[in-house]
Amino acid sequence: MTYVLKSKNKSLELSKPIIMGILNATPDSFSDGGQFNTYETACQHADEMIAHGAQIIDIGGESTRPGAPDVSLEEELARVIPVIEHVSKKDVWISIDTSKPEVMKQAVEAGAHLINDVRALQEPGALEVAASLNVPVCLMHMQGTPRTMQTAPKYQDVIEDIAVFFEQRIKACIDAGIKREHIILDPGFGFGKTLEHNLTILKNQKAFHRFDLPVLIGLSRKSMFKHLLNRDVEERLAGSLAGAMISAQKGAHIIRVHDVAETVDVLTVVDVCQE
Ligand code: 7PM
Repeated sequence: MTYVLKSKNKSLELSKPIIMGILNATPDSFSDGGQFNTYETACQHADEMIAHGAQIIDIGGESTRPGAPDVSLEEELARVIPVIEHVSKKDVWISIDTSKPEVMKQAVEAGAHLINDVRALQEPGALEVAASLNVPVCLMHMQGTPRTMQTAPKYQDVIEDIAVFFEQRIKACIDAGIKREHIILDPGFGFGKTLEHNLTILKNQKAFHRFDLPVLIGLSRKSMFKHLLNRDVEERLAGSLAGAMISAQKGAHIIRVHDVAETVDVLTVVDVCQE
């Protein structure tokens, strides 16, 4: 089954896994240390990821780091809109990583093709705005809120609990008028999950293929590699690449990463060895 995402007269074939490059337009990003927080550097970083083979650039202006301060609407717009305007001159998909309906609207008007919402369109007004914008949406699972999620994550069955959440959010989207072919699912590694939960999801991610929708996987530099490998954030490349390889072999459609060039190489090797 090959999925094709469509947005604004552009289409994206998901016959093999593609790369979403992470562009943090935040001054307090945990892994880039604020290095890419200026407009100029963000644009350069985007250009570099495009040159390395990213097919989607995921632009985010709100930090979801546990305990991070809330970002005002004005601040979030000021961070992301100029960068979207720059990237929209290139032949690449743009994803807007936000939970705020007004940011979704202005980002799509400025050129974004896809809405990536770690709150799965649960903020007031988000479903309605996403439906009216008529672009694909990524629904990510999170237990709790960014502030509290890592305190004591608990599941009856992590896979089945996430699947129930997906079922409810897919229904909410369809009821709001979002097209089924516009929905992408993401189990949300690290968002209210222990190391054990994350590893169960990594191993069993094919369970989410039951919905016949594309699956997005985001593992890059996450703290699961701190806990599993005892690595600081700048030492998590090998772990992240192994996670990307496993996800590709298990049929993930979109892989969200910081290290685009390295992950492209991994996916090329996986692709030539597919049976
Ligand atoms: C601090 C903690 C900073 C966590 C950044 C993060 C995902 C996402 C993020 C994901 C989708 C990160 C996360 N993670 N969107 N946004 N899936 N769809 O590590 O896994 O990038 S933010």
